[in-house]
Amino acid sequence: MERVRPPITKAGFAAIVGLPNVGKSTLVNRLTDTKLSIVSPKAQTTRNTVSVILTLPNAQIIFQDTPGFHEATTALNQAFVESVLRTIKMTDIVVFVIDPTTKKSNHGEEIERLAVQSGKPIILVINKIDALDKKVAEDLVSKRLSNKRFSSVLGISALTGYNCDLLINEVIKLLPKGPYLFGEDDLSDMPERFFATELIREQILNLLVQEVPHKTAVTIETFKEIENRVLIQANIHVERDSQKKILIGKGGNMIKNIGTAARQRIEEFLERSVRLELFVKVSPNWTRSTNKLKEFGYLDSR
Ligand SMILES: Nc1nc2c(ncn2[C@@H]2O[C@H](COP(=O)(O)OP(=O)(O)OP(=O)(O)O)[C@@H](O)[C@H]2O)c(=O)[nH]1
Ligand SMILES: [Mg+2]
Repeated sequence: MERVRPPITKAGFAAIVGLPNVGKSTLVNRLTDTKLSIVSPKAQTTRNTVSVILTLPNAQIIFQDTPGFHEATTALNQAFVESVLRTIKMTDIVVFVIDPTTKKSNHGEEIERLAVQSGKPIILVINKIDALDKKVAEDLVSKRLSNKRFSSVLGISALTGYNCDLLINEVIKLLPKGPYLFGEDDLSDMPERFFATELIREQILNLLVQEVPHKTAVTIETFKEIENRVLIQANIHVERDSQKKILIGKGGNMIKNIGTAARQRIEEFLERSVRLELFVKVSPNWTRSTNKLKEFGYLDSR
């Protein structure tokens, strides 16, 4: 009797790393056709390493969106840096993203060095190619091709999707052979309540200017089904009274707008009707307190 050979599958982790604001979260959303990673025009949007799973015929890629790598000035920033380093250590493949449109002199040399040091295969992704002249973009890619430390160099646009299928193919080539690590329908390793806090934070980033969003953390106090609706009660923590005033806004307008927009996004995500209640709390100096960072989910509580 002829035996049917099981298909050979590949599965593994691909960490998306780079400086803040280069488009890592936009890229993860594009590659997985989800909106699980929050995106904003402000740097330092992502705070936790979030795995988003793409299951294809015979291959499962776990893309890990990481916080932008930057100088550690507070305990919160230190937690970001450690989270990126831990992710590079554990991953199978590093996707190093750079933004050629930035005027900054730092293009992520430090994170590139750490990625090389890890000995993992590295794909260099030059993102936001849509915002460049075609010839300039081609020159940038060919200049980097000579660096033998990169398994491949790709010019892409996470915004338009240009060359994103090529990137997926490059990742699959480098993936280890093995069985799937998650169920075929799994989208992430994070629970629903985590995404609820992120969608609230996304609206805070969108609606408030300057420093306040960076001094804001969101915790979920209640997440339960009541009469066909999900009741979510969340605390928004800030460092100072003045920030609390800005978040609440004149006559409570700002917090109302944040609540309405966030509720709509959470309803889309959960595909259920939601009642969202937000409370603003002052937690003095939380970005510098390791205890608070643990409580808010930015540091391992071990
Ligand atoms: N023109 C253009 N803009 C892009 C592209 N990808 C991302 N952006 C924009 O860049 C900004 C930052 O995008 P994010 O995806 O939040 O960047 P990030 O690297 O995850 O940022 P952090 O989480 O802060 O590290 C947003 O305004 C995006 O719309 C792209 O391919 N082209
Ligand atoms: Mg991000």
